[in-house]
Amino acid sequence: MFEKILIANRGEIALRVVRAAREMGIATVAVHSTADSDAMHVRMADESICIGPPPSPQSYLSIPAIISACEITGAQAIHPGYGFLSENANFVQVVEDHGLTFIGPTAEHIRIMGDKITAKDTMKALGVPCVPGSDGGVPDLATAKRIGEEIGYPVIIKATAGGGGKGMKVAQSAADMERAFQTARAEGKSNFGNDEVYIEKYLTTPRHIEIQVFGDGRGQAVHLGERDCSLQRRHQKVFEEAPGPVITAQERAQIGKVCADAVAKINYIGAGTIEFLYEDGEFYFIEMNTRLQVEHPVTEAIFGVDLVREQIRVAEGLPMSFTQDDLSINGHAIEVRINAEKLPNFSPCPGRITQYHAPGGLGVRMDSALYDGYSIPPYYDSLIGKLIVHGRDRPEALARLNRALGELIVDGVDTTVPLFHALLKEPDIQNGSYNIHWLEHWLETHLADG
Ligand code: MV4
Repeated sequence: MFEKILIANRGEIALRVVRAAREMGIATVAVHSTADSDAMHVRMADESICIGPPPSPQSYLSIPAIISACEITGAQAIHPGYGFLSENANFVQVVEDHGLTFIGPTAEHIRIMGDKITAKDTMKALGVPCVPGSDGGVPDLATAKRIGEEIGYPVIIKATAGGGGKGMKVAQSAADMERAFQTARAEGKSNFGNDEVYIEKYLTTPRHIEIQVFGDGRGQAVHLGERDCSLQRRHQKVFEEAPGPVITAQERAQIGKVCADAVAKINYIGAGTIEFLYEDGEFYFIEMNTRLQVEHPVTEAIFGVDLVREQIRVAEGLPMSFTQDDLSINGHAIEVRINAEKLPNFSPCPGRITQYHAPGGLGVRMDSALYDGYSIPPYYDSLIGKLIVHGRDRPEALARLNRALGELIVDGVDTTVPLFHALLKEPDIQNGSYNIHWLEHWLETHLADG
């Protein structure tokens, strides 16, 4: 059993891990930069240690600083949260080389899924449905054009090392291929130091549906249904829900089994998310995330499980505390991401919180590291809270979200809360009629300068 774990993260996700660990009787170590000395995660953990100056590369991303913090405090394992070092295979290797446990997947699985071509090859071989496209990397423009003719335009060219929408270009026709191919390559090279690209049929109006999976590392795995995360702006999710408003129980069981069987077969350990585009009743694999995701609470709400607790259990070599047969969906959950950003341009808005009041009541969860008088530092991302609501059905969850947003007070900085009040009035949101382009289109037509 772990007696003490270190949390290599900050903000709401660091608190999230402290809470799970404390319920398990495990002590926690917070790490922080000098900009975060007064942060809530430092206050809430059992002990804390400063690991460097404000810029992340010298603190939250500094592998030597984090390993040293473990050695000084006697922490036996590291929970990486999301972002920062959570999908860094080299970090996992270093953690293990120091006799520590990484609470997450193996370096090998992180490496496989971090290279999008290898991820797709692996998933395809495991029977997961993929977007039609090139078989692996595309070496030159002539090959790209031949594949374009074969699968038909539009196509999308993606950098194998890509992420966050970088290194991704759509070619509408053969005439457009040269530009798209060269730009995707150049972006792959400059952003990730890797110019390898692959090609897929471009799906024009899909939804983003992701399946939560969980493995014990010894060939057992389950799925916990899907989340619909189609409402995004510039590849940042803003509103997520579970179950997906248009996914049937039969579709869920079918794609869920395919995903659980796939990760069981590779002895995957811990939490993972298999991302799909969903169009005309078909699922097409695009990527796998080998971490706990920001939006995991909507899954926790409808399944009534603590995913962080399970991550810690399997990292200790214990079995998961449930099997597939124990899992069933109860109601509907929605999460909205509250960012310290000024509308209409979503410009970061750090500063001092003069008043904070979290909403409460039945079916309301507020994951946030805010407190009265806290100063949001300018160095990190702008997520300051996640409001998660749970209802017996989707209409109840929407009404509860509206009610909870009305109770929330965040004074002193601008936030994305007004966006959610406006979105809740939209018939398409009320009906669940949206795809990956809906939000960007709505912002263009409803927010000045958006
Ligand atoms: C696609 C696609 C259409 N067709 N692949 C965006 C980021 C990366 N995770 C994959 N992405 C896309 N891949 C094919 N074959 C459209 C997108 C996409 C998108 C996907 C999910 C959520 C929002 C998106 C916004 C723009 C484009």
